[in-house]
Amino acid sequence: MNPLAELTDRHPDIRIDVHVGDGDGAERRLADDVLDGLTRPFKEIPPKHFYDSRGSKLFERICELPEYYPTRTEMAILEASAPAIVDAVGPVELVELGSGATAKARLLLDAFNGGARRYVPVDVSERMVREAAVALVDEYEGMEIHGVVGDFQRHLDRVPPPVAGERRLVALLGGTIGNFPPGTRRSLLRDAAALLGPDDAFLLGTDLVKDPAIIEAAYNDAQGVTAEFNRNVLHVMNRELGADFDPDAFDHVAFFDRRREWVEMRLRAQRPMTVRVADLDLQVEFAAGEELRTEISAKFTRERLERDYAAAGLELRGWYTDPQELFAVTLAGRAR
Ligand code: SAH
Ligand code: AVI
Repeated sequence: MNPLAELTDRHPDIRIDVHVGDGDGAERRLADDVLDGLTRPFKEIPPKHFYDSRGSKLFERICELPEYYPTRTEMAILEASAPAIVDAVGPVELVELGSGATAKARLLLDAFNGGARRYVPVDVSERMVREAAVALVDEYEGMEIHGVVGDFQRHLDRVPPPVAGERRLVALLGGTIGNFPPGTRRSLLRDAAALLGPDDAFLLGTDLVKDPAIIEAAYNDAQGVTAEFNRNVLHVMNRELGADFDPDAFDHVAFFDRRREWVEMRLRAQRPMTVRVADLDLQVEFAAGEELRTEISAKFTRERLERDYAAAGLELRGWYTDPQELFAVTLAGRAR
């Protein structure tokens, strides 16, 4: 057993449920997404496949880049407003979807002022969930950690029921909601709303529409970390599905689509290529210059957010932003 799993499985205050990689079809899901996505007229792979151990660590490096403003801006908003957010809700439990690293959870849990009874990190990355549990469990006395290693598009029914009679805060931070196209985004919000009781609250981080130059710089960093993160999906397909992509033969492309108000990340083939995906018995042709879309990252206005909330049966109850209005953290509840 790996040392991290051993640590988490032995600790009395930690429980980790693993719903990916346990034969429930998660590997099939990558296979299905690749088969579907690479045989379309415009090739596309959903961004959740970036986040194996290496991809998660590359994302953490992105968060520290000078050009990547969303993380430090959202952190500053939480530093200033976590006490007000927690006061407005009165929760004893934090459920964090797409939890990743622990910095933001810490800011929120600190504002619980010793009243945190349970933290539920939900992430496709098993490593991130286990690392978070180990990092936090001894810091918050009396708090239980119930990690869910799963896909929040499929496994939200595995989030444990709320602590009886108590309020919970369900968070989806980092702008991750923007990585889903508008229709999927609304169904995800609806699924998150289903986790809320009448007095519970949803906390959402969204990147805001702004000068395209600032946005494009954030996805085209000078050190090339985002490019490496983007190419990581090729490494994942090579390892998991026996594909033979040459990652060095794909250029990183990221641009702001001004009409749709979202960033698109793509990988552009430098030359004509035939790629084999052994496990799928699939051969994929790339023309020189052909692009594979790997991510969208939507940017929001308050109006767009309110419409999305309304479509998901939620209503905006609190709006927290930075002085430059680069990023917003919003509180929402079930519409009355
Ligand atoms: N919330 C953190 C991490 C954001 S990165 C922050 O604000 O910095 C996006 C995170 O969501 C990653 O940890 C990734 O593994 C996770 N993720 C992406 N798609 C997911 C999905 N469909 N289900 C569960 N987790 C997902
Ligand atoms: C996780 N997500 C909100 C990030 C974003 O900005 O859309 C992922 C990312 N992609 C490139 N850089 C960071």
